[in-house]
Amino acid sequence: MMNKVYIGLGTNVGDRESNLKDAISELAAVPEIEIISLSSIYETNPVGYLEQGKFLNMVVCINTTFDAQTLLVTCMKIEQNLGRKREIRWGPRTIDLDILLYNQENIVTKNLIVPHPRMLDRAFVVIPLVEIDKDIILPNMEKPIREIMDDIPEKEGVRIWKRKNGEGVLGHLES
Ligand code: A4P
Ligand code: MG
Repeated sequence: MMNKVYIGLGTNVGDRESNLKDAISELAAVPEIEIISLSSIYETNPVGYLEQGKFLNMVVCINTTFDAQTLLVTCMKIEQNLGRKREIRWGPRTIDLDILLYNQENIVTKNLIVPHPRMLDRAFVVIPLVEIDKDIILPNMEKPIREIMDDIPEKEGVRIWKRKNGEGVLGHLES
């Protein structure tokens, strides 16, 4: 069974653009995962802990035959692979992969909650998500996210850093 999933990526340590590229290459290399679309790359003010560098954030849409739990394990493995390459000690993470939406399912297990519980408070998630799917809607919600944009805080902290171009799915990540 094919599942449509949105994944949010965030990085604020090291070569941030390389971290995004490497994470997407690793996702694309998994036979059970097909990359469907990528958002532009956004530079975003840190939310939560303010004493850290700016993030690059983006959202990717995939098709996958993995169940949600297996996908989470795959994402955590990719986080570890990238972290190990660049991180010397504990600190802000090189790359964070969050499962935002898995089909229209509500999932609550010990280590996985989908939709991602904080996503609607986070302009760095919502703005790239609506960019790649303007009709995106959350399970149990009547309106598409784009119609509640006024309620999303701190949108001014999210700026386009590298615009998606028209040249294929991975176009703006190749250089
Ligand atoms: N987990 C539960 N649900 C999910 C899900 N839907 N997707 C569990 C992925 N993981 C999920 O995550 C901790 C645990 O969450 C995992 O073991 C998994 O079982 P983590 O990524 O190891 O830890 P974390 O990221 O430090 O915690 P958390 O709560 O996910 O942090 P956030 O909420 O992701 O915040 N500001 C900007 N501008 N951009 C950012 O990207 N990111 C954060 C991190 C803070 N501020 C930011 C950004
Ligand atoms: Mg996380």
